[in-house]
Amino acid sequence: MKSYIALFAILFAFTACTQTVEKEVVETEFEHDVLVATVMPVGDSGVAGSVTFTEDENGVAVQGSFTGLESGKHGFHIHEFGDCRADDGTSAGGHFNPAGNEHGAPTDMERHMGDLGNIEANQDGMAMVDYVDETVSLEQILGRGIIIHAGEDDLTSQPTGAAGSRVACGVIGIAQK
Ligand SMILES: [Cu+2]
Ligand SMILES: [Zn+2]
Repeated sequence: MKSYIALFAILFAFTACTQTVEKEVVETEFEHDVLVATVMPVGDSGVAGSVTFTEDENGVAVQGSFTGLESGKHGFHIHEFGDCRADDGTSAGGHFNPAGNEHGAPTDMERHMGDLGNIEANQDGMAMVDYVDETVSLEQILGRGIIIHAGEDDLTSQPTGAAGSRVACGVIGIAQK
């Protein structure tokens, strides 16, 4: 009889063990290779446009066009938050900086991931951007903000390049291809 009880005990323990359901870990790969931001005026700046971020063999292609700008250079960054609610664009937070680096130029090895430099508007207020960025990661910028500034990013002043107020804001989302 004792041996039966022992056997039941063992069986019970075994069953209890095997019934422990392990949480299935679903590893989803980041599956988006084109992101887009529609950029809209902050206040009555009239600045608008769009920019795409496309996976490229050498990095991420950044391509966009904007209108309504004053001629000259304008700081152009990815900011921490995809939040354009504030009247002055400050809800987008500071430059997106997951590595904790200093502010810099797009060509710098160490920079904020969001440091896309400047766009330059012509006499008609139109600006284009088209280059391959070697620091930007699509997975990390999804859902974050795009900000165009009133002034030029000097690429050195900390922590923002002294680019002045915010004239346009957008949110980086998944593009319909
Ligand atoms: Cu900025
Ligand atoms: Zn920066």
